Parts: sequence; structure tokens; C-alpha cells
Amino acid sequence: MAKQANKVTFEALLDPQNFDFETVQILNEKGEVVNPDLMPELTDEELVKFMEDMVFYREWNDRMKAFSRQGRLGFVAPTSGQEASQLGTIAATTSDDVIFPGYRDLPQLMQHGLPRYKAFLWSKGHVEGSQYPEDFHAYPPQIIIGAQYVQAAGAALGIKKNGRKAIAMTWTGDGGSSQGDVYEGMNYAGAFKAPAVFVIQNNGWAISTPRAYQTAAPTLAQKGVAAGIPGIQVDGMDILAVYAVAKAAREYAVEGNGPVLIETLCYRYGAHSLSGDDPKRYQPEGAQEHWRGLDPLNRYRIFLTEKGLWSEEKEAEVVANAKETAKAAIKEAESVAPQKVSDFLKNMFETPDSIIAEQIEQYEAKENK
Ligand SMILES: Cc1ncc(C[n+]2csc(CCOP(=O)(O)OP(=O)(O)O)c2C)c(N)n1
Ligand SMILES: [Mg+2]
Repeated sequence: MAKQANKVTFEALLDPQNFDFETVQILNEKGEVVNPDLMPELTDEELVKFMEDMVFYREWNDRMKAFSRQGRLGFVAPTSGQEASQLGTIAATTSDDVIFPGYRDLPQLMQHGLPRYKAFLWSKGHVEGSQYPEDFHAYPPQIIIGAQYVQAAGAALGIKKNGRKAIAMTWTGDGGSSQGDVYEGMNYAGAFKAPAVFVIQNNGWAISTPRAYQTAAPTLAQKGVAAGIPGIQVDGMDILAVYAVAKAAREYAVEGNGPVLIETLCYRYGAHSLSGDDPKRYQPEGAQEHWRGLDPLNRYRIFLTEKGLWSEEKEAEVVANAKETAKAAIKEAESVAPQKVSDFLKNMFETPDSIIAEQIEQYEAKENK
């Protein structure tokens, strides 16, 4: 054993914790390419698709808010501001990958193939909103903060054992990063080199709790260090950077190197949910405006317009399409028969225990009257 200093200085022990976790960025807030070497290889069509998707989900978010105010939806977590983080990560997956979203991650589910009306059914708390086709590799949005990391670790190990070339991808928030489950999931996946890509969408707030109260660690990306896995911080308002990092993480995991942790620095515009919190009461003045200045759509709009790939007309078309699609999807959701209590009791266990079985019988008797 090496000779030890005659005094333990904790300040010195803190030094190695100042890891330089540089934020990966390709497109700055002015729409300028600042890291051409990192630019992913994408066709013009693929570049345009990113903008179409971001514009679509910004409008979808506003439709959701309107439907919620009309009393047509239940739990709604706004996504505006997080488009690049959500859509850049999911774009790096294939349909073989299994995804484990959180409650704010409906866009990723829809991009992965969830029929849109089911997203609304989920919001309404209808059991059919969480019933997926067998070949759809996804789990319903997790409400228990961080629990999806443990599930993703298990699924990733299964993927590895079955010799499949795929990953499990999951998302939590800055608040979620303080949950034990998040570290347990990363640690387990790291120990068994399971192909998982863990995303922390650091939008600065966990309801009214600021990021600074989550951890003394300077970054959330460095939470990978103790799990022995790579952690990387990316500008979550830059879809090109998010995509490039997520794609590289997927390749790394698929090649058998184990999991990766990605922290996306982003922001949620507006409230945590549409159930009543008011960010004006807890966010510092000017914060929303500051982040609006970093908007993922604005910078990408400039980038594409300068390339001659985007126009106001094109954007208006996408917005109109989003409005129509949302209208059709809410109608479809509303045409589904109201759920029965017996239905969700039947969904609790594959084989109901005696108490649940008795309740199913009681409710069926009432429902069939
Ligand atoms: C285990 C657990 N604890 C508490 C809650 C209540 N809760 C719901 S959302 C939330 C904040 C989560 O913040 P963050 O992880 O940053 O995600 P964001 O909502 O910002 O996307 C809390 C504490 C919960 N759902 N689950
Ligand atoms: Mg948060």
C-alpha cells in the first residue's frame, strides 16, 4: 500500500469530483453550427423530419392544454421546451428497442408507434391507454419517479441474454435523478454490461424544487461515475447534439460495452402539470424568457431556413396537420366505451388473488344490472 499523507483532507478528496463534464453542442442558440465534426450524417429529408416533429409536438402540446381545459383529459404534463431532448433521443432508437418513458414522455411513445388516441386515453386514466400490441416494444409512462430505470436495466439484461442487437432506453428528470431506483438501475446495468441508455432530462425543476436542491454534484451526468458507466452532458435544446450523442450511446451499448447515461440540459416552459401549479410562484423572474432565447425550434428553424429547407408555409402546414391529427385522436379516444371498474381490477394480476376476485365479481354484478 502506498504511503499515506499524515492528514486526511476532505477538500482534497472533493477535487476529483470536479469532473469536466463539457456540454456537447452542435447548433448554438443562433442556429450556427459550432461543432461541425460532431454533425451526424443525415439526409436533407431527415434534417427536415426533425423540424416537422418538433413543430408537430409543440402544437400537440397546445392542443393537449386546450383539451385539458375543456375537461376532456386527465393528467397532462406539458412538453413544450423539451422537444429536442425528447425527439432527439427517441430518433436514435429503432422499433426493436424497448422504451420506458416517464409521464412527460408521451411524444417518445407516439414516435415509437403508440397510436395517438391511446396517448389521450392514458391521460384520461382509461385502462386501454396502457394496453399495447404484443409487438410494440414499450411500457406505459411511469408515474413512480425513477422506477423505470430499474425496469430498463432488467429489460436490457434480457435483450443481452437473448442475443438481440437492441437497447432499452429510459427517461427520468432531474428530480428523478435523486431517487434510489435511478442509481440502482444504472449500477445493475453497468455491472452486467446490459445495453441500456439512461436519459436524465434536466429541465431545471422537479415541480417547484430547483435542480440545485437535488444534489451537490455539479452535473447529473457524473452520476454515472459511481456506477462505472460513461455519463455525458448534452445541450438538450439542440436536437442535432442530442441525436448525435444518443445515436453514439446506442451503438456503444449494442456493441456490448454496457450502458450510457445522458444528461440533457433543457427546460419546461410553463407549469409542471396542468393540475394546478404556477411556475411564477417558484421560478426566478426572467428564467422562462432566458430559456425561450435558447429555444430548440428557433435555432433549428434558422439552421434549416438558411439551408433552404424550411419556410413559413411549410411550418403552417405542419401546425395545421397537428391540429387535425389531435382533433381526430381525441374524438377516437372519446369514442372508446367508458372503462368499467372490473376491467382495471382484472388488469392488476394475471391471476387475481381471492380479494380482487371477489371485487371483480361484485363489480361485474353491478355493471351488468
Ligand atoms: C417516487 C415518487 N415520489 C414523488 C412523486 C411525486 N412527483 C411527481 S412529479 C415529481 C417531480 C419530478 O421531477 P423531475 O424528475 O425533475 O421530472 P419533470 O417533472 O421535471 O419532468 C414528483 C416529486 C412521484 N410521482 N413518485
Ligand atoms: Mg425536472
